[in-house]
Order: sequence, then structure tokens, then C-alpha cells
Amino acid sequence: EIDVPESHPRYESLLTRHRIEDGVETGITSKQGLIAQGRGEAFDYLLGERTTDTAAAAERAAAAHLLQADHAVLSINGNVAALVPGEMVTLAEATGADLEVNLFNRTAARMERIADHLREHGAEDVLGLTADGRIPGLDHERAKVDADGIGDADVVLVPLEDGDRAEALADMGKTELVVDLNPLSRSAQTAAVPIVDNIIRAVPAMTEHARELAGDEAAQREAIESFDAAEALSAAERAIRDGEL
Ligand code: PTJ
Repeated sequence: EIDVPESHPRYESLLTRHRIEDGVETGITSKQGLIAQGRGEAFDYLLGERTTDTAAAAERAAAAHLLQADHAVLSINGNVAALVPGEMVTLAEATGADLEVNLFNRTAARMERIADHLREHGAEDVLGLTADGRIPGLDHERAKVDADGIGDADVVLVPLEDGDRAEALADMGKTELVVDLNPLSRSAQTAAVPIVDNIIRAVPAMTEHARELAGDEAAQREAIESFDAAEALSAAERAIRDGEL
């Protein structure tokens, strides 16, 4: 489908760009999504385009939270849908979580396209279209969620989320798991578990951890308790500034 030789040193990065471009062309990703991707790439480059040990620990803790939740929801926006649709469906299956389309720049057309796209990738139920719940403290369009989805969830995974909404969700008392390559972003700063890694690597890694932790309550608790969010953010910042592991 795309013409990038696998031997190219930036193969992964170019492939990712093509997926986002395709997402814009098919009405899944917003134009702002292109800018967000560029920002993410810059941080990924500085991090060495790898999953640091601290990010791996965050992915394990996040998987444990999803397994321990009464009701976990994975939030899907236009970038996530373009980059990792099948991987999000697989993570939902591995953890018993629901999938909900939840857009920063919400339009009915993009909501429908993304829900269809997820169904094409194997999702059975896709939430988000009912929009009968609200996140307190946000303006009307940006506050919309499903009452029996994110509205009801005790644990939410919000990848590449806008800072305002991440903060408002955390204020609702939800355990928030955030994937964001920028450790200084407000979303990462307000998360119970900030995962400073590329969504492309983070989601399959979470699924792997979830499969390994499934049924082992003690290991789940250990993964959660041994994870320190503030320390993880400092470690990510050190990795960027000093190239430390
Ligand atoms: O589809 P919508 O309408 O919900 O809009 C989605 C975007 C992402 C456009 C919207 O939420 C937005 O504008 O987000 P921001 O404020 O640009 O924040 C996105 C964050 O995600 C930034 O901190 C980026 O560094 C980070 N990011 C971008 N690409 C990736 C990423 N983090 C992990 N993996 C990526 N591939």
C-alpha cells in the first residue's frame, strides 16, 4: 500500500506518517492530528525511538490497572484510530475493557467513520455515539461522553489526550492512564500512570503485559504498587535531556 523500502533507516517513522496521512484522507484523523503527530515524533526521536525501562514499567502498571478495574474504557481519537485500530481492539479483548470514540474536535462524520473503522478491525461494540453523559468543567462539545462508557468507568486509558480533558477526567476521580511522548504535557502530569512511549509500541506492549498478568492478582498489585508516576516523569525527562536510560 505504501512505497517505503524496509531498509530505510526511518522505516517505522515513515510508515507511521503514512498511516496518519491516510487517516486524514479517509476522514478519521483531524488536520490537527498531523501537527500532534509531528510533535510526538520530535519527542520520540529525542528518546531514541525506543521503550525505556520506565515506560515498560508504566505499560505493565497500566495493564494491571485495566485488569483490576470494575469498568475500564479505552478512549479512541482520530490519531489512535489511524495508528493502532486493531491493536486497541486486541488490548480491549485482553483486558475486558470497552472501546469508546472520544474526540477533541468532535464531528458526527468523524465519530461514525472511526466507529466503522474499529468495527472493520474486529470491534463488536463501540461506545461514544450516544453521548448522554458529560465531563464536568468542559464546554459542551468537548464534555460529551457515554454515560455507560467513560461516564461510568473507574479506569480510563486516554492516549494523546488534550490537557484540559485529561485534568477534568482525573478530577472525576477516575484512574487515568495516559500515553503521551511529552513528559511535560499536562496530560502526562495528571495521569495516575503516564506512559511516555509511542502509541505504536505502547499498545502491543500493554497487551503482552495483560496476558502475562491475567489471573495473577499478586503480580497485578505488585506492578501497580511498585510504579511511581512522579519518578517515571523525571526519568523520561532525564532520558530526553541527557540521553540517560
Ligand atoms: O481526533 P481528535 O479530534 O480527538 O484530536 C486528537 C489530537 C491528538 C489532535 C488532539 O487531542 C490534540 O490536539 O492533542 P495535542 O494537544 O496535540 O496532544 C497530543 C500529545 O500526544 C502531544 O503531547 C504529543 O507529543 C503526543 N503524541 C503525538 N503523537 C504521539 C504522541 N504520543 C505517543 N505516541 C504518538 N504517536
